[in-house]
Amino acid sequence: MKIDDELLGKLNEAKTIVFFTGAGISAESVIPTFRGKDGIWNKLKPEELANFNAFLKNPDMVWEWYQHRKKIIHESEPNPGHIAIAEMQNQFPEVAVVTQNIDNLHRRAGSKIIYELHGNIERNYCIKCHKYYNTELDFSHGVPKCECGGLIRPDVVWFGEYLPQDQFRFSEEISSRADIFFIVGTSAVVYPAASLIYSAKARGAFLIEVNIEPTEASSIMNRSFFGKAGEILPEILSTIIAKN
Ligand code: BJW
Ligand code: ZN
Repeated sequence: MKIDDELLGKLNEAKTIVFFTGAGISAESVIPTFRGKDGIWNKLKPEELANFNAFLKNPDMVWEWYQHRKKIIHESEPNPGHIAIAEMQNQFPEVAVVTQNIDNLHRRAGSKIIYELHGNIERNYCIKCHKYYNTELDFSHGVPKCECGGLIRPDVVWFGEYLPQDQFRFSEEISSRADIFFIVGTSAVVYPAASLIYSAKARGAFLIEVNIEPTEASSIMNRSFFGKAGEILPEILSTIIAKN
């Protein structure tokens, strides 16, 4: 990995840094991604599982997927990529994480400003009365139900559903002010989340991608670093610290 002088200059001057992250940042914490060779669960595409109609049709199957993922998440730890992002808070005046992930690993790594675009696996709500259930659910009698009789679902964003308005608005606001906008471990194919990349670019942010392979958005990047986030991000952090 080579950090050139122009990039070093941008990093030196930057005040507001945004990290836009996806499933790839957590891949080294052994949490499977959605797409790609390891990204398929029971041969179903994310569009077929992360979907309200799929939940109504087969809530057991969808809950099985979330319980399985919740177990993996609970057994996982933040990796050097999450930790490097959290440590960037000591290097720049303003650092925010805009994440598509539901796994809490940025929070556990110590990042303070985090906007969650696709919800959080630790929260659940009733599809009928919207009551929240944020403690451990009881699956002993099948899919858990609310006291009103409605099915309880995870508080995550499925295809065709609106993103939490406040989280998206805060993300847009900080992305529009970002001096540097990092795009880490996302295939950048899911909207409106991926639109933040283009609006940050339009507002003048310097775009830096970190991914193991090129993505939909690679062509508009100012810099692309191809490799594991858990290796590249600590290297970028060390270079910044060495120059300060
Ligand atoms: C590494 C690495 C390492 C691996 N280091 N890198 C046609 C055109 C445009 C839009 C649409 C369309 N048709 C439909 C839409 C809208 C739709 C959409 O975008 N669909 C596209 C797929 C076509 N979007 C929506 O429906 C959204 N809502 C919406 O639009 O509302 C408006 C509306 C309302 C009502 C009616 C109509 C419209 C909602 C999207 C919700 C997405 N939900 C999920 C599930 C969340 C909960 C959960 O986790 O279970 O979000 S799906 C899944 O995809 C999840 C992710 O957050 C999201 C993005 O995936 P991500 O994070 O990028 O992961 P991967 O697996 O794709 O990529 C991993 C990357 O990491 C890869 O690039 C690897 O190379 C890399 N990597 N190891 C660095 N070690
Ligand atoms: Zn209810």
